[in-house]
Amino acid sequence: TADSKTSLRIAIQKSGRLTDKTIELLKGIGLRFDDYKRNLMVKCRNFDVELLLIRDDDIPEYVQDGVCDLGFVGANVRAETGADVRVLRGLDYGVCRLSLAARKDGAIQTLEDFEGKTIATSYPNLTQQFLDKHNIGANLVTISGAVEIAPRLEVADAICDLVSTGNTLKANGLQELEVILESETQLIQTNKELSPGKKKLIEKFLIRMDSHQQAER
Ligand code: PRT
Ligand code: ZN
Repeated sequence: TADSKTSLRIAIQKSGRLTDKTIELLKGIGLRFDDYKRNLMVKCRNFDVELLLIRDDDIPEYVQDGVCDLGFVGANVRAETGADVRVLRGLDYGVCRLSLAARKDGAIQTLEDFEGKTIATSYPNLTQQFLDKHNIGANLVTISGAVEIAPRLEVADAICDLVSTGNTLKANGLQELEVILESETQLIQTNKELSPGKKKLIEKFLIRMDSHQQAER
């Protein structure tokens, strides 16, 4: 496990919507690193921290397994994977929602209308949980990208996808009908036992983060 090494290992998204904001936050609390764009693993120059740059989908499991001690990841991804991790902080970037949507003037206008329909999504677990909770039987088609074109391709009657401005839905003639999860970036910690040294490092890290966040307000 990561605990056998001394430095705190933090997983962040290698290249995507959360990357710049996360790096900015880490730099903002005083951490200094060399070129992070070209490497999978980057050592911090002035703090006992190393960053692991990976796909966001892999972050919850790496933290769950203790390969990394901490991670920055969307609540949507954490919840979808169902990883056993501790949420330390909610952060104010990567804000979005996971919503059910269907054709603007189509047959699906209310939650009940989803009964018996086909829904395309990259979030089959969260979608299924929501449907079960509301006693709706629908068929899920799991696809990994470009979910919003599925209705036009007649691959599905509806979708369940992330929304921030709503422009993508609009551009594809879809309307948002039901929010199933409000999401933001979260700082997560492993539930594996950590050494006293690492616990201290995390405390220091959190103090810096909290005062940085306060100063930003
Ligand atoms: O390669 P990797 O697997 O790491 O990246 P990825 O392609 O899976 O993820 P990425 O970088 O696209 O998103 C990372 C995280 O950003 C997501 O898991 C969310 O937590 C967060 N986030 C915030 C978003 C959005 N806002 C968002 N709008 N992720 C995706 N979108 C997409 C959405 O899927 C849809 O296609 O943007 C479109 C909708 O945006 P609007 O503004 O038109 O509504
Ligand atoms: Zn991803």
